[in-house]
Amino acid sequence: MVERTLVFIKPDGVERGLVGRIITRFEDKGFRISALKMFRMTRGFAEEHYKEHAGKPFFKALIEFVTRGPVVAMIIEGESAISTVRRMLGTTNPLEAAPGTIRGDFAIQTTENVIHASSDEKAARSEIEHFFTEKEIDSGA
Ligand code: FUP
Repeated sequence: MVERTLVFIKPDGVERGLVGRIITRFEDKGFRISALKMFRMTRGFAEEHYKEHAGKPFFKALIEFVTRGPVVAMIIEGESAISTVRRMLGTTNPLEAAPGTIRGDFAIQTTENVIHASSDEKAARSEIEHFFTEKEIDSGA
């Protein structure tokens, strides 16, 4: 099934100049980018995105980190995009992420782990709506 998923390259990935190489991986795989933008999240925007983690010990540091500079957000579209893009990212802890995955190749710590992607269909739907308006999404037609 053709799916859409929400991805953003986190401030560490942007600062380190990894944007081009990461986007290339998704394009090389055969996925289509149907929306793309760079912006700096406000605290409120970030807290809404990570609301399921509110109250956890790492929450404050996570919000500080993700708002410290711009992110590059995109919608990636294609066959089984949600689970496939997650596999391309590797595990949340980059030390356990397999070589060949984005986190496996580019990160060593869990908070600054370069990239986010929606975890499932429900998250993809609500995250796409949170990050992009209808007008910002290319229908492909
Ligand atoms: P993921 O879906 O892989 O992004 O991981 P989670 O939703 O479990 O976590 C969201 C973000 O919280 C991670 F990308 C990094 C951060 N995090 C920490 O900083 N410390 C932790 O112990 C767990 C997650």
